[in-house]
Amino acid sequence: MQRRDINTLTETELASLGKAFNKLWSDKVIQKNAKLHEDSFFKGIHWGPAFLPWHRDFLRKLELALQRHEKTVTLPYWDWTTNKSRDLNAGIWESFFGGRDNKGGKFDSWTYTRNDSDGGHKLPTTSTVVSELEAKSFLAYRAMESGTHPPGHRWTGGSMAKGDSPLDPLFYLHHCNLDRLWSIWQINNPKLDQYEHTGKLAGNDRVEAARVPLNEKMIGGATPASMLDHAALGYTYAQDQALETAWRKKHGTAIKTHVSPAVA
Ligand SMILES: [Cu+2]
Repeated sequence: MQRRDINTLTETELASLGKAFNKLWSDKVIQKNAKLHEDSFFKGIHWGPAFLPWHRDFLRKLELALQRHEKTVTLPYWDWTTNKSRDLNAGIWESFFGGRDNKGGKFDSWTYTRNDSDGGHKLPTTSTVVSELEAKSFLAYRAMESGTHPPGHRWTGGSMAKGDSPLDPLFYLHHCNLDRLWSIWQINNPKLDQYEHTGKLAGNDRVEAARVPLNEKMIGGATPASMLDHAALGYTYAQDQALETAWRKKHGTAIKTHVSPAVA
């Protein structure tokens, strides 16, 4: 199943997605997710190597839960580099998510709120994404935790800027985009170590418990090793032509932004 940019979903697809998300809200799955995320925040899911694999597992479990209610749904991603994604009071940001006030969208019963302004936090551009993808090791790549990761949370504000950020449906789309970019780094660097729990990133690594070895369990039970191949987990991402073009323009070489689904 392919995960796509939310801006490419049809009305019917958005309706199914909204329905599935709302079911998980009424079943308290979302609230439990938010509590788990908040309670675990400084216990091994952030500020260290486990950040990327832990969130991949968290998202995949959520996507499978969505699919139990609406079987054709896949988790879409929020590509904050595009113009369409930068005005939360326009387009699907208003009709689907309810704009800044969370009113009149599909999630009126949810408790998230958003700030009236971006507080000066700027969403990353394609050129920042390209720079991060130039990383020559997993250690260097995971610096994105303090790079392209925080702006989506802080720019949105409200619950998104707090430990219980999974209370905002946008959390899943933001992390889906980060997961997608990680998958692109992986696809283009198959010969590099795909995970290392050693090595320290100054200014980022603050939680020793997030230094989970490859084959040991993270919070929630999955190992980093089991999270390294996204296609093996059952999903792929849509091709990103804008990113391919930006990479080629800067480097004169090609970058692959997606893999073809595995043939059963
Ligand atoms: Cu998180």
